[in-house]
Amino acid sequence: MKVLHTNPRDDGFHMPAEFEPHSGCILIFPERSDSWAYGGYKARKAFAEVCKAIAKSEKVTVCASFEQYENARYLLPDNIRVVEMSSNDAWARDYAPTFVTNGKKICGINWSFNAWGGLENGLYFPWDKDDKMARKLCDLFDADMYDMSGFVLEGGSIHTDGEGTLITTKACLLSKGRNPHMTKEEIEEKLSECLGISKVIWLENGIYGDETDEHVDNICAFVKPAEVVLAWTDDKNDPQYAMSERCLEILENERDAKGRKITVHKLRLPKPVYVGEEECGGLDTVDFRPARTVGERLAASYVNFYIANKAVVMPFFGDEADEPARKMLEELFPEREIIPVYARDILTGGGNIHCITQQIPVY
Ligand code: KQY
Repeated sequence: MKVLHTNPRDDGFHMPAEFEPHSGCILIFPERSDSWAYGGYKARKAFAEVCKAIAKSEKVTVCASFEQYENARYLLPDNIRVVEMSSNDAWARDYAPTFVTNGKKICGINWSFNAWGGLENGLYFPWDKDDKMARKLCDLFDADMYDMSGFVLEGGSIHTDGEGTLITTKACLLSKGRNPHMTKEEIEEKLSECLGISKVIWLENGIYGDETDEHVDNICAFVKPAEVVLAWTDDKNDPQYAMSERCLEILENERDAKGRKITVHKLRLPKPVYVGEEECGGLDTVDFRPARTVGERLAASYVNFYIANKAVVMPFFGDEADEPARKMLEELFPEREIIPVYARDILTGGGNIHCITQQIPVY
């Protein structure tokens, strides 16, 4: 594996869209006891369901610690590869490499990871093992690695259409805990250099209460070029209403990199999901404080799905909005099987199915 200090765009690389073909997918087995209730017992089962759903149409690699290696091997079928690798937690979207291609090969980008805000408002300390994963994964997948370690970015904070457009949120990318020394224009230029994009669509916000500073992957996702789903509520008393409405206004008034108007599909949210007493009781403390409080609202959204080669793996919450959300995704992805996974035990960790996956494109 070579470490590259040039920039991907100038070398002819770009980031494909998630709906383009993949050669595989990476996940990390959960065990952190202040993220996952009861040391991750239920979370591991939910992660295993996600892995199995993806493995129906792509090669899945799961990174597990020495302590969890046996559990992972036991819970996951033989066609899923398990490798031992250290991490601080289990969010492959945010610290596995972002892969780019030039049509002949893939390379990985190693961003700087600081646990969603570093010492400003990060969610845990230290994050050193997470931050080293991209490099190890490039090595494992035989991909040269672009060193972008001077720039803080998580994979969940960006979505691309593979045709020059990127969507993100100001709440995250312009936050003090990411790259406060850079202007919005400098951040755009960095994204362009790294991902080969020429247009950034800046949404203001994401999902209410999303502890990542409102990653885009919970509020809005491309389903094809110039077509997105947007997390939506019709409840005007919900703080999410104004946030989603503003996103809609921005998307309706934007054009993508190719000058096309963007079609927006409203994907209605489940009723608010709150942390229960049992879940809270199973969590260890962070820095002498409770990791979560009973009644805290979680950032539940159907937009946090993963687009696999022949399937879309989506979260279910046991809500009456589950089936309508499935139906909408069935209509939007007629070529793919929609596979729901009951995801409450992932959501209580602070993210969802998209956040725990990272696709490896084919070149
Ligand atoms: O949503 C994500 N991409 C990560 C969520 C991290 C939450 C940590 N508790």
